[in-house]
Amino acid sequence: MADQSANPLRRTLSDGIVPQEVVARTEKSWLMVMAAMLVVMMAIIVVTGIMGALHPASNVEVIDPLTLHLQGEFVESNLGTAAEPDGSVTVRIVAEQYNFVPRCVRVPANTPVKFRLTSADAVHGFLLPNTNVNTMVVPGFVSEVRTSFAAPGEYAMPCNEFCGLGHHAMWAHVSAVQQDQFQNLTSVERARCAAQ
Ligand SMILES: [Cu+2]
Repeated sequence: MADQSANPLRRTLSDGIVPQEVVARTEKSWLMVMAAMLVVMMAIIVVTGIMGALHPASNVEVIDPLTLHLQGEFVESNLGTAAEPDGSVTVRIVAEQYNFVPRCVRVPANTPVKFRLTSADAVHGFLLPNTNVNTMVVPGFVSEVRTSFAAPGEYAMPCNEFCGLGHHAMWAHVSAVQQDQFQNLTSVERARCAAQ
């Protein structure tokens, strides 16, 4: 209050009123806090964007889309449902304009199912209504989704990412059957479902 006595024009503040300098100082420090938060958040976005290289979040696994049909996991003979030693199944599907290969897959109900997908051309989508399965299928990457079907049934599998003029016709099916029924199927029957 020393400068108040030095400046006769300044009134003495009544109790409870904060002096202007204090308000300005507080506002300035909160401004700094806000600016720091902004810088930190921008840094997080930039760092995760660059370090993660904007990969699909589900599974950062790269693959050459040009040689899918020639070598590796996604050659045609390896597509469809494969039983694993631990009792689970792995389903491998290639999405391409404007089709899923294979168009229909059979899986056993009440069994862990791992879908592994990749695209041969554009970005496609893989969605199974009423399940947790919903992923983008990006060329150059393998998308992986795990789920389990509680009951036997037919699940439509539409491409839910606009991929070109034939996008609306890009449908496939997952047919979940009882476990014992699945065991009795041949590998060809697992790959070819009735629903097309
Ligand atoms: Cu598509």
